[in-house]
Amino acid sequence: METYGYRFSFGPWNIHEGADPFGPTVRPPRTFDDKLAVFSELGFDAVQFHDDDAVPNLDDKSAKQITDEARAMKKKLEDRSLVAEFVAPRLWEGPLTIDGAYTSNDPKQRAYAIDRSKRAADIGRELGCDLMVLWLAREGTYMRESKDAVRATHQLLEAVNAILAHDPTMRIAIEPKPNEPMDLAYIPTMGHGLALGMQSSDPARVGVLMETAHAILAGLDPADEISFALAFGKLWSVHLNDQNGLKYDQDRSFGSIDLRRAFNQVRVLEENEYYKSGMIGLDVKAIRTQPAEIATKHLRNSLSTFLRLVELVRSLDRKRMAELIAARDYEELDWLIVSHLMGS
Ligand code: GLO
Ligand code: MG
Repeated sequence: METYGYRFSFGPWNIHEGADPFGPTVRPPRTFDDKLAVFSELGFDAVQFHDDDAVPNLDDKSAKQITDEARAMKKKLEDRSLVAEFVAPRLWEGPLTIDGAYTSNDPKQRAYAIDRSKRAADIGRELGCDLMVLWLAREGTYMRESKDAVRATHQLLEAVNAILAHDPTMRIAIEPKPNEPMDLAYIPTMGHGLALGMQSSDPARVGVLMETAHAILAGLDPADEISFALAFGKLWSVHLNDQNGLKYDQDRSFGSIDLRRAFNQVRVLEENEYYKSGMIGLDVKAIRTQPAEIATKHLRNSLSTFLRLVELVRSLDRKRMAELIAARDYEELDWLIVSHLMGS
């Protein structure tokens, strides 16, 4: 498969059993090893890890057990010629993170969240990756008056600084999202993530991950969000997917809702040679109706769409585009792009 210099990743949670808030699972669980086989089958290069994807139930394990299990996971990856793209502390499922993690109103819970993040960094190091993704899932409120947003911002900064100090080789990519599970999140956009990073104790080690659906939920254009981070050399990962309007977070296959919006994400990644530094991460889920034995097609489709769009970006008539831009004939430019996407 020609991949034009790009490398691809997804997370084990992207092979999913189909539960939603209104109904139980509809597909049987697959073991981690079984999922790993799918990475190879579909031509992916890397695995995105939650800390407990690599070391299940890590809260109940000793430091030595955690290290040993993370090492065993690294070996498993090596056997399949895969690498770990990043590790992300899962700070939204446990009983100690109900009111948020770094911004919980309970100091014991905040301490737990920071400690867990340090252990996640240790796991990342054993897996051979130097990138931690922080999806700040429950850092926000259902009830605005329940937290102090200024204090919460400082708590987020303290958490970032604690992780940077714990592991001097780890970089952090903040994954902003405006809502869900919270009503209102504290770090909703690239701009918020980057501002937090710039205030940290080591700004050179804090960047962002842009997820398509999250940008759309914030009412923003994903290609512009990508570009904003790229302008400062801060786009360290992406979660490409798609999203049909301002609804629940859908994680639909990349390009399946709005092909032109997907095209523009690929265009800005291409124009800025993102493939030289970062991976194309997907964060996509099969829709609930998909039968179990064929529930990885969303991954195949997203990867294929990305590559087809790379071809379309590379075959754009750049000379003609420049002429139309110079003539301010943006209607003709519109037609050029639409025709190109329609294959003529
Ligand atoms: C949910 C997020 C989630 C994260 C993942 C990595 O909306 O996109 O899937 O990307 O947990 O931290
Ligand atoms: Mg994501």
